[in-house]
Amino acid sequence: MTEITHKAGFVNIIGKPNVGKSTLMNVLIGERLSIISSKAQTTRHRIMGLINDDNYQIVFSDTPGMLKPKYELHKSMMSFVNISLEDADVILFVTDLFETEEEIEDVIEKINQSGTPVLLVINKIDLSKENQLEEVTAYWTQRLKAETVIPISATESFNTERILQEILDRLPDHPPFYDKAELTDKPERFFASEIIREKIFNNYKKEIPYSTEVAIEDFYEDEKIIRIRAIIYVERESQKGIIIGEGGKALKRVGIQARAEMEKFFGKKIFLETYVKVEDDWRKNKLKLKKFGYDQ
Ligand code: GDP
Ligand code: MG
Ligand code: K
Repeated sequence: MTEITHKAGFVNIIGKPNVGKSTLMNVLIGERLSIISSKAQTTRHRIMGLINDDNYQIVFSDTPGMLKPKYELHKSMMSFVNISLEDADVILFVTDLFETEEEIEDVIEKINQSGTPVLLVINKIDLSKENQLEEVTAYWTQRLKAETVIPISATESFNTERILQEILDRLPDHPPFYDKAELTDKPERFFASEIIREKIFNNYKKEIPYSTEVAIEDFYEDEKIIRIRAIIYVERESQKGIIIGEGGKALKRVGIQARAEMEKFFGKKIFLETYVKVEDDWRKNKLKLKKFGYDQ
């Protein structure tokens, strides 16, 4: 029996507006079998896109907190970054030749303390003047604890393949997190479940989000409305109680927030039903199933 190794993991992209994150994502994801919603590229969502290959799956997320206007930036950023650091295997810190760490010192400090491998990407080197890249590299390496520095030009696709290689070198052996076939066939379901997951992350303490899985059981789209039935799986009865909350208030709040976000995302009215089910060892079983599917 041959054991096929498969790598999978989460790469969180952190960076100020206009450094070229979206351009870079398009280059990285562009010619590969993957999904990325054009709507997702507006950076309203944590998930930016996926790269799927026979032997790996990379899930890219961004940190929307870093894209807020200045006054809001500070108060909201740290919680996003905290979540972001918790579930990242690799952090892609994107900067360019021109921006500084101003206003994001806290974030940099947090990243430095996280222990998560950081790849420092310096973009727009096509515009580099004499010595400028060296100076910018020195500036950032003094501030950010990065494992490696990757100077690139996203618009020229220069050195972007190296980013992929550096990520793969650090990605753990793991079965795919998202069903590869389903992603290409039904990306809407994927985004619907990600939106619900995001709201669960925002509304419950950290052990709860990690013990839940969201499955989209029904997704019916007609001209004016999308009807979605989602099951939130938890591992224990006590977690079910927490998810639902007193008088159903907590779950209701998640539903309201998820629906609002879905309406923006899909550009349609959403009718959303959410149910909570206890399934022992749900996570393990799910991974087993996926592994099995992959090995076939
Ligand atoms: P984001 O806000 O970080 O997602 O940045 P965008 O990807 O939207 O890029 C912001 C601007 O920088 C756009 O006008 C891009 O065309 C430009 N840009 C991105 N990458 C490069 C690059 O490698 N070189 C140059 N010269 N411009 C770039
Ligand atoms: Mg962008
Ligand atoms: K995005």
